[in-house]
Amino acid sequence: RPPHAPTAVLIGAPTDVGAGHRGASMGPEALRVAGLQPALESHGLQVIDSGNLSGPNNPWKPPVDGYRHLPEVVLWNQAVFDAVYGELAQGRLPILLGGDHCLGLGSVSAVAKHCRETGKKLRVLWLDAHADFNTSELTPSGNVHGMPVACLCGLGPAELTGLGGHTPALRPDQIRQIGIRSVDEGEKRLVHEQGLEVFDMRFIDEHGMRHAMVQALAGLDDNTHLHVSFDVDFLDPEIAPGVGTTIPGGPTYREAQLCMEMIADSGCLGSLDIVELNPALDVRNKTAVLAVDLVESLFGKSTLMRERDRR
Ligand code: B3U
Ligand code: MN
Ligand code: MN
Repeated sequence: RPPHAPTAVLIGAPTDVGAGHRGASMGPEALRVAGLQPALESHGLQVIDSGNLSGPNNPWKPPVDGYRHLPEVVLWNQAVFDAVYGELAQGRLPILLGGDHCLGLGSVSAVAKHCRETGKKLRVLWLDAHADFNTSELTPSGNVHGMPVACLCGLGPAELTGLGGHTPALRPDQIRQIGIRSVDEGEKRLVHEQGLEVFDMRFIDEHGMRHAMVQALAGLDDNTHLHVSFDVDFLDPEIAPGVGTTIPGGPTYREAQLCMEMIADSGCLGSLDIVELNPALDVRNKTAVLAVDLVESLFGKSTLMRERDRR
């Protein structure tokens, strides 16, 4: 085991209250069945599975004032916030098993609070097909899983933007989005207005995943906490069908592996979300198995060469 490798803690948040399809609530168990814990342990990591958080059921109602299930979304995010913050305070590396991506709000708010208190710099990598930058006025669906990045930047209802006691939780310049290929019209304007740095599929096609990641990881130092929010719909649906909103034209297996390997090489990974996996839409759990494989790379599944020999 690397000398200072922190203990990782799996935190299950089995809910789909923020999504437009039912089923992401089964994500945590599918990742366990796919062998997430032994896979991480095989790379020398110590892993604790803290089980699942609890929260309200999905009432499956239409949106109210631009938000679907806002009270339920708030309760789940408070539970996630408390769990992630508590693990960080104990020096552990939290791995949130979603659940839909509205939970990224609780998770990243906790990381942001931890970083403010410990004087660490924070960089958030948002791996996703979507920008998740909608507001209640802009959203075409009312689903809060399309809004967490906007909420983290202070645009959203106070119950969500103030989760960590500091609004906004993040500045746009702390975020890098990778793999984006589906952004709603109004959302696009807001992304530009707020100056988010987006490495969309056009950029990756033209310049390659390597160049995108070099830029997304530029400026990290020993005092930087890197949070990865991995929406499984980041991946091309050909290899990852088990998500609610498949968008064609995503990263291939090799591109996704390189992305994860380059994050691992940074040595800065401090916390992770694995969200939007939907076993109800999967084929023999293969998307979960793929997600586990990629997360292994994220934690330094060893390739033949070491980074310092590669240069
Ligand atoms: N942008 C759309 C679709 C969407 C966002 N995130 C997911 N889907 N997974 C929306 O509803 O906000
Ligand atoms: Mn997302
Ligand atoms: Mn997405």
